[in-house]
Amino acid sequence: MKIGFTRSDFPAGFLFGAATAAYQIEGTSFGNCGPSHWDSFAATPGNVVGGDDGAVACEHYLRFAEDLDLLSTNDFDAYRFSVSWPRIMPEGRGAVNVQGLDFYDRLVDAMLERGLKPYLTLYHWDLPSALADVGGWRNRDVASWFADFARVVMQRVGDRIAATATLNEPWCIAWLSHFLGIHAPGLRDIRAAARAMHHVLLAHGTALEAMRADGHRNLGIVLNLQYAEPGAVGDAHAKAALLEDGIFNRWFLDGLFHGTYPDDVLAGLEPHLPTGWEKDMATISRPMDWLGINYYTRRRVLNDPNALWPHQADAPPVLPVTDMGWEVYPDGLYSFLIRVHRDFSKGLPIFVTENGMANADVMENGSVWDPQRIEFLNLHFDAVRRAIRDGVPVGGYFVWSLLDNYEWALGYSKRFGMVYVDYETQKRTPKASFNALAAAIRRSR
Ligand code: IFM
Repeated sequence: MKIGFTRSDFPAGFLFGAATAAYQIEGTSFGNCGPSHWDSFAATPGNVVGGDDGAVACEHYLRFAEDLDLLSTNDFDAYRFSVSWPRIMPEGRGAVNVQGLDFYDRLVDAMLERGLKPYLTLYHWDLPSALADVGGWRNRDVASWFADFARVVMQRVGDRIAATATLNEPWCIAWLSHFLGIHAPGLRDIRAAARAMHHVLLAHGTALEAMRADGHRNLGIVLNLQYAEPGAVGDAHAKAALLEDGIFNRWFLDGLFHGTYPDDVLAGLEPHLPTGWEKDMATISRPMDWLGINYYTRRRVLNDPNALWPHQADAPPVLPVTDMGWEVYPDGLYSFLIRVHRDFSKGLPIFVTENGMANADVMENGSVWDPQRIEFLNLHFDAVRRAIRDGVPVGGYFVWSLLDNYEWALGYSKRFGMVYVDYETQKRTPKASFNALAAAIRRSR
């Protein structure tokens, strides 16, 4: 099975990349990294499959050169990575771990030496434990702590970064982690969730202002957008899907681009928001230079009148699903690209900063045959091509993920990589999908 396009089917300068995140690959046991709330969350029985944590992960801290070689020798253009806050500031504030900053300095230089454009994400979920102890994302002060951290990182590597995102997936940082309780800190509390929903955006805006004041450019954010579809016929289910779109998508899009929060979500969250939240909306909606969209699937939502607000239940999938149980729905990506460009970002460059699938990959005779992933990539790249044809300025696409890695509450049980990782030996083996994509994007030599 082949990838059904080549580099020349995309506009000149379109970036083909791959993405990872610090906690998921680096290994926190190396380089004096401080503790994060993911370490303690993972150490608590029942939170993470197998009790897995990020102590060793893919040993990327030691093996980054080999990992970057995989990309550069196969003509990828860009690499999206995140920095670990506790690796750089073990206490979250104040003292800097020089080894941590040195590591990212080497990592960025290693990308540039290989002709890879560095796409930096400042926060991809590993909040320092010391900050979690004082309320983490529930504490308004997180905005200034994060801005200080952003300045420290950018002062060291900002001169060599192609583009910087403040946060990865604020919905996950806030809702998944403080309302649904699935990610660290594992809270199920509407007041905590409402505050986190506001403070993530305030932290984004505060850091953006601080970085701009320091002269940094090409600043944005990465949102995960999920298509919401009524799971059954009827007005109540249609309304439930609309509300899900509000919580997952519009809260962040409206906040960032319109400086408002959607009324349907405020109906549930406003009583729990901090007093005076409206005054923060100007900071939250400061202009950005680009937007990252992570897209994976859709949710089929039902109204559940017996449940408390937001009165939701799930309808079973009807489309083929990935190993996460997520429906494969490429039209959702097309639809978001069109909608976000038309209603929100209005001409700003958009990057697909994550898209990919978990698959039950097995190594057989030294290779991994994953035609499901090749098909998935074909369908989603096609959605991007259609959106570009229809006028959306999509500048690039980063596959999630370069490597199999730590899939948060699911530990190492799910494989999202285009490259297989044997966690016993740390051997990397490019899967069929990686080889197929590399063949498709090969530059003529
Ligand atoms: O592994 C995650 C990543 O950290 C953020 N976006 C979704 C991926 C798959 O769940």
